Amino acid sequence: MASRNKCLALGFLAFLWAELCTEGKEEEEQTCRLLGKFDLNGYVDAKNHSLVIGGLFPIHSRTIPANESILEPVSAKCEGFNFRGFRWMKTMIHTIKEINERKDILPNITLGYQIFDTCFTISKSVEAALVFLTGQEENKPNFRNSTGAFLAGIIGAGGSSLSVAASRILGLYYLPQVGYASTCSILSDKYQFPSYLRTIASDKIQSEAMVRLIQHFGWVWIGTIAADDDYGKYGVKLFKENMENANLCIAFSEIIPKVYSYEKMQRAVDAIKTSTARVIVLYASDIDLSPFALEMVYHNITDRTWIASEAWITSALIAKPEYFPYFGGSIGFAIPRTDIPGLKEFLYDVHPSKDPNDVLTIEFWQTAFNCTWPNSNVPYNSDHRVNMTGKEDRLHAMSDTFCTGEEKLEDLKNTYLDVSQLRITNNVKQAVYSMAYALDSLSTCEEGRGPYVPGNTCAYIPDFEPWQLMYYLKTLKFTTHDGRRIEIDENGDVTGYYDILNWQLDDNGNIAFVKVGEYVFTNSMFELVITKNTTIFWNTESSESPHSV
Ligand code: TCR
Repeated sequence: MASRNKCLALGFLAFLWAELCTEGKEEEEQTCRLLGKFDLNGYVDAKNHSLVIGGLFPIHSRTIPANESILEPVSAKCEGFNFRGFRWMKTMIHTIKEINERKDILPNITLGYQIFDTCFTISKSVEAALVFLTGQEENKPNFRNSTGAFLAGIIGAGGSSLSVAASRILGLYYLPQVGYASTCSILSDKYQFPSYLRTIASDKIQSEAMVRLIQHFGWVWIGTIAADDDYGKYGVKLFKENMENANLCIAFSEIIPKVYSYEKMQRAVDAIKTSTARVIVLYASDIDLSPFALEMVYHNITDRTWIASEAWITSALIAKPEYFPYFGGSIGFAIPRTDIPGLKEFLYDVHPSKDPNDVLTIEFWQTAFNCTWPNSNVPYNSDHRVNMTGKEDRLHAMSDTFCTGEEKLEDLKNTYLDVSQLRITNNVKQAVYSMAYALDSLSTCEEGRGPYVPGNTCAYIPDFEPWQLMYYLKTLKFTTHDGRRIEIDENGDVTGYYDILNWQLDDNGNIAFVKVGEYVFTNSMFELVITKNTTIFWNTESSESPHSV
């Protein structure tokens, strides 16, 4: 599968060069870049900037399966607009703007950006990594991206499997990559991923925390359900190892398929139905979890207590009131939330009329307000997913109502604008800051006192080598806007700390993420603290903690 994706990506790049980039002529080259930009759904602002930071975000949730009759490899189109990913991307842009306005970091340098949509797939991430390296125009790395500016490094990708794939390529050239959401433990292995760092803790910590939680409540038999990717599988692997060490038992281990498969889904459903284990660990990203959640509703599976991994515990995709009978009482781990000054205003400042070529904003608007933007051919909310009946779901190809442009963002209740749960969003901000602080240290180097041997030399912006920036990133320490310390260790990791949240229903019938405890690092060890006198909602007949013994 992976190698097929890679072939497609390479094929696609070849296609771009051959079809769109006619050699020589200035004007045509310009068109080539623009077409390249839109075909890849890239977001660029590199005007007058000598230094650019790359970004990879899941702005769509999946690629549309290729039509069988197509023989030539083409880059897949994407669907399923992801408001959360769009917010992460906007946060990267907001942070770059903030850094550019600051006088104390990189005072004489304006950073630009080039961002690609991964569509939450490995193939798109690999495609983007290759574009970053080759700059689309040459078949060897030159660290100048397609905008002609110098590429400092990359923020992303979101999911672990995507970061792993991108990192295997970027790592060959030691191009710095700072992840904001990929938590898979293998990414700590610097032998395999020499240029990967992250502003989120490895799942090694969360998998331990889950076992501590299970011990706290005295449960013994636990089922596990994992997404079919590096996040789910490695997360559960570490969890099982910790369970074994604690002499606790695994009742079943099943997978949620990435592409809908009746048989595979049924296996998981049957395992849950037939097992006596009432507590189930669910390690998956929210996008992967959605179809599984529907299955739980369809089969009316209630009376289970789900231990949530951080990727879905606060997700608006899953935390819907209609899922409460099935997932209410879920208990799990979340990165502590924070506020980001100025972000709300920046997020509100989005309107399709500002740039008719900004296809993502048009799609955002159409999807958010359920309308079609006049004179645009941006597809509206299409869904080619095979649904539970095994048929392709082609509903809602186009909305009949036109958007007027007068639609009000304030009226929306949508994850994009919800700034009450900034967790991964803050990691995006810190990832951009990591890059900026490293660049700042590089730029303030004094010749003769520099880090590179021989001669204690320095490197200079923009003409430095990627490994020279890696030097600064590897030992980076800084304090964030909300007063937290970020210290990147020798594995490129940061320390984890989690809030323990429990799903309860609030007075308005919405799901509230109630903090019931913490998993924190104090006195050189982790401690699980369940707040005294706190009320935990249990989704059991007795409303008491479930028996899973
Ligand atoms: N690590 C997951 C991806 C992920 C995520 C999230 C996606 C995490 N947290 C929150 C969406 C929202 C944690 C991975 O694949 O490594």
